[in-house]
Amino acid sequence: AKSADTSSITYSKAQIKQSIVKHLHSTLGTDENKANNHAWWKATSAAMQELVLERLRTTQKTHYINDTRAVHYFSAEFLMGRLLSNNMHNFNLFETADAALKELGVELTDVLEEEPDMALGNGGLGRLAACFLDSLATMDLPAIGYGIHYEHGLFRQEIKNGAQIERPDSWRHYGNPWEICRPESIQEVPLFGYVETKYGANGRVKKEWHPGNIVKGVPWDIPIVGYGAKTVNVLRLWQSESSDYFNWDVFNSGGYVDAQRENIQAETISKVLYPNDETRAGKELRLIQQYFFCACSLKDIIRRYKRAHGDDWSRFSEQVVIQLNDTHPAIAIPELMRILVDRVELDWDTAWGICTKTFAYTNHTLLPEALERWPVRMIEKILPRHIEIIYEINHRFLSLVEKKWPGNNVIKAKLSIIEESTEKMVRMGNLSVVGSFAVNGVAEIHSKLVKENLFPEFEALWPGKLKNVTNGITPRRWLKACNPLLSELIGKKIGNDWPSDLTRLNKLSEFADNTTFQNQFMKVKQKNKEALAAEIKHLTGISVDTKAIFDIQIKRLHEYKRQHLNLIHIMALYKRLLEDPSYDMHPRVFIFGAKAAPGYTLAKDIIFAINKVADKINNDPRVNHIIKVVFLPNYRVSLAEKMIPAADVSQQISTAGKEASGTGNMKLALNGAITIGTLDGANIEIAEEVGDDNIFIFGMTVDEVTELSKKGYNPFDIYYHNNEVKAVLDWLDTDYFTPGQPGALSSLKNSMLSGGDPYMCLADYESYSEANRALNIAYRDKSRWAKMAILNTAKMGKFTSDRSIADYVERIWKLTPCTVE
Ligand code: DL6
Repeated sequence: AKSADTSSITYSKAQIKQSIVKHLHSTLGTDENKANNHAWWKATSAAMQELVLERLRTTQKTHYINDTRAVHYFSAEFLMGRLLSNNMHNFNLFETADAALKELGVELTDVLEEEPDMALGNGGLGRLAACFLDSLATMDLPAIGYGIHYEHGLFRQEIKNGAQIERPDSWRHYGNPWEICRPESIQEVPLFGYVETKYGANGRVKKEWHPGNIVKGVPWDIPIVGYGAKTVNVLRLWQSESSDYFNWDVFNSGGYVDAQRENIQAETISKVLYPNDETRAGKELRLIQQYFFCACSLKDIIRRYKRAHGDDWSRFSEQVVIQLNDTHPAIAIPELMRILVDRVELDWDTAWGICTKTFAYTNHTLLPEALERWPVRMIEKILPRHIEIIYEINHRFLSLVEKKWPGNNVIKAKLSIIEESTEKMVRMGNLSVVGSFAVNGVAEIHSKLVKENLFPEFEALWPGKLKNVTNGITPRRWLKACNPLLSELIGKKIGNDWPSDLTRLNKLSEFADNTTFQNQFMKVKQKNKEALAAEIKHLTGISVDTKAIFDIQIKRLHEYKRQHLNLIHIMALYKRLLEDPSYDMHPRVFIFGAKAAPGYTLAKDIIFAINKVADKINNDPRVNHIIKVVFLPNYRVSLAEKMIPAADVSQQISTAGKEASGTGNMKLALNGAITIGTLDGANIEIAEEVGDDNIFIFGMTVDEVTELSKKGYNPFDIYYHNNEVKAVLDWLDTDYFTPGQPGALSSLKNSMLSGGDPYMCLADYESYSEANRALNIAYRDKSRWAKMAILNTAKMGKFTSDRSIADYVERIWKLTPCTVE
């Protein structure tokens, strides 16, 4: 994947300086003497935004003139992080701006810290969407991201007495310099009400939806600057407001209070991001959120299409491809059908032909609890016309199933979009597969499991429809911007074209055995560790030894990701050291970052346990020069940017078959961390790239996990046979880590024993412990470790999101780049 690598904008230090000062005066109404860092951040952002908007106008004009086919990325989540540093890097103006601010007596690094993260997502799925937008713009591909303008993004996490406390995140409380409100493109979204059946003169049945409520969708645009700043695409986020028309009616009839209530209800739709990506929220509001942003986005797309093509619908799917980021936007399928059949009055088959050439769907999880199902009755109430359409889609689809498997009701029941359980449910995954022309998983193994386990009959019905596109990450944010020291070193060694063609990093392999380069590489790592150590001290008060191994596990807190496996191993190391003070181990700092969904009790218990074990170990003079445990609060994109460059070890230890791909694994390896991981998700492909000598693989394979579940897994077998496991789990029952509160950590033990250890921590424990021993030995050999670290960086070329996007373009989207001059 090749992409732009030089900025088309030339801007001198003096010009930037002048622009920043101008914005300080005329946008912010302050001056150089009074301005604090926040004001400097806003003024600097405004100066950048001027350039951004110029490129945005040129891009939009070019796309319009060329009538380009574009991808529309529908996602309930976009985890954008901060934009100022990113935009500066993509304009190749970072150093110039740094120098300009210095002349003004201001430190750019301090200014950057003022920017709140745009945390409009939970984890991997939302961050993937953000990386994809970066790559799409970088590769000059016409694209638009569509999502929700949540007033509150993912909660801010505080840790009080070891426990997670959730606080609201108000990312735009004092204004956001990047977003532009577009009232000229407001859309109206109908909800509730009833459907009237009418009969036209020609005998045609016509359905008319009389909504009970209409809300307004107000678009906010965030420009997305590609690397080299040639193309600037847009992320359009919808904010809900009550519609004037609705309020006026209520108000006129004397319902003043009601009018206000409806106002609040309408605004609630885009109020908060659901802080849970793995379980069904089961809330009407979430369904309304999904429909709200899909309906607004489809109207927006159609408006743009009609501007170029009028009422000629025959070209719609040539111009428009819509990628559904998981099933959250699947309701867009019946919505497009509703528009085409009820409003445009196309016949069903023509409409369905357009629909099934427009949508493509990405599956991001196999966890049953995360596969969305909505009660039929709920959809019926909120979207009465859509439920009829879903039934019609299903009816026609089941005729196809009948043709393929005559008389086979078992297959029919399995494939049906409607699940005939006690409460009838709509299976959004099945709807997405039926309504899309392509379906993809996000790593080889995951896509294989989607094909073989989740949707095997769909593969038989439509061979070739199920594909793989392995995830990727943008190397601009996840190496160039977050790790300037390593980027500089790489640049000196192999040149500066790697950010737009990451496979070039492979040239570093030639120097993996070179002692001088090894020293330089590890010196950078050391400096990054020192910077993180300072951050740890600042955030938690804990001092850590920067000569220790920095071992990092950063991701959402979930049982399948097995932070608790890491924890019981840490406890085992602690125990070994207490029992044998000469136990041979290189000092190691275990660093965690994770948010738990507020309603996920066990996940919160694991956070609590990590903090309690950390307290004990960090304050135990017998061991605290050898082990430290740190839980960094409020893990988010900007914190990841500080942690990743400093990692020696990357923990990727999910139960095989559970982590669809992972992308943190890619970011850490790219920055020279060595993975200790299972053969799960993209770890498998990382292992293929770096080679067995440069990764620590342990644990059961997917097949072994399946085999063991079939055979019957009993964690007590391990508990009674492995003294260390028994001792550590029993320790959790005492008050050793929670003085005066025995049993405060028992839920972890219970989940791994009487709870059946659903994610098989104990089954993988021994092998994990062995892999850790091997890792410890490897780290002692400085040259070997340096070589491994270099090779990890060198071999990450495959995992650039530019390659993922190139795969989507070739396998699914069939887009052509459009150069913006
Ligand atoms: O594909 C992005 C990301 C993967 O890397 C993770 O492995 C996977 O867990 C995550 N999936 C979700 C599931 N959300 N839903 N539904 O976030 O996707």
